[in-house]
Amino acid sequence: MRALRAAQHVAVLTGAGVSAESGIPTFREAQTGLWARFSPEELATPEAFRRNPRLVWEWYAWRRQLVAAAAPNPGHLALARLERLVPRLTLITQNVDGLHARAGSTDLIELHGNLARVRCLAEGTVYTSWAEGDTLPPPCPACGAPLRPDVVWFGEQLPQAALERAWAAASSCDLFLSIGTSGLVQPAATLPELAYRSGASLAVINLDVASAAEPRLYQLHASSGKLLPALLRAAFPGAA
Ligand code: BV8
Repeated sequence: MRALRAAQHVAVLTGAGVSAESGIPTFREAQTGLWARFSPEELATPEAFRRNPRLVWEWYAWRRQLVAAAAPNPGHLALARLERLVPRLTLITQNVDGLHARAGSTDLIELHGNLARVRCLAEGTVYTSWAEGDTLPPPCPACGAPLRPDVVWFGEQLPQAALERAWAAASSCDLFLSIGTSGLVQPAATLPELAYRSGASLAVINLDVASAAEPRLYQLHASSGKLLPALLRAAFPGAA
């Protein structure tokens, strides 16, 4: 709590665990229904899209529906409130569900894109709305090439500007919170260690956090949707 109250610049990295309490399955949980026989790593790749564009398009359409039916949970809302309670908070997310923006976070870096957007496979033009007929993936309205989700697939480069902003925040913050991520996916997973090596205090909030006691390293074994509001109440008792 003291580190949170004293922090001048908090940087946060979130993963799928933060959206779990909004009903969005995490990446490592077994997929359900039609998708049970696939692992996300098999579907979230350019090769999968080349091999079976309709299947990959329909997987994202299914996830878009899940997200549309979901709402930001108390963890998302607490992070949006925290941004207004500390001098500066940079929220870096691996999630593509847009729930941090819907919760009100503004200094937000979406490292892996956002499934509410699609882009033309040929020209790269990004669309936030598109017509969907029998042909899936739908054709680009401008050139007719297939549209694809505007997310970063495995084997694809992260958006350079977003990555540089994330590295800058991690290396200059005085407190880094890593929340609801298994820390398996690179290069996002390097951010907490970069912050820690740069002298920041590091708090890892996860349901199955490994125990490791080091100075400046806090391991908080809890669900984000319950812990984050409690952290804010304890650190900023006067804040409404
Ligand atoms: C790239 C968008 C380079 C799509 C995603 C080293 C360096 C560079 C690359 C690599 C490298 N090693 C390996 C690679 C390749 C690869 C990679 O990291 N593979 C992994 C699997 C080993 N990386 C890449 O390909 C990246 N590209 O580096 O390009 C390059 C170089 C040259 C030429 C070309 C390219 C691109 C990675 C981005 C992939 N896209 N998403 C989509 O979503 O469909 S990543 C995907 O995984 C999601 O974004 C997800 O967020 C992310 C990470 O998963 P987590 O968020 O951590 O979710 P997970 O389910 O794993 O864990 C949830 C955690 O929450 C658990 O720990 C659980 O305990 C916890 N939890 C659950 N409930 C709660 C909770 N905690 C708290 N409260 C709760 N209630």
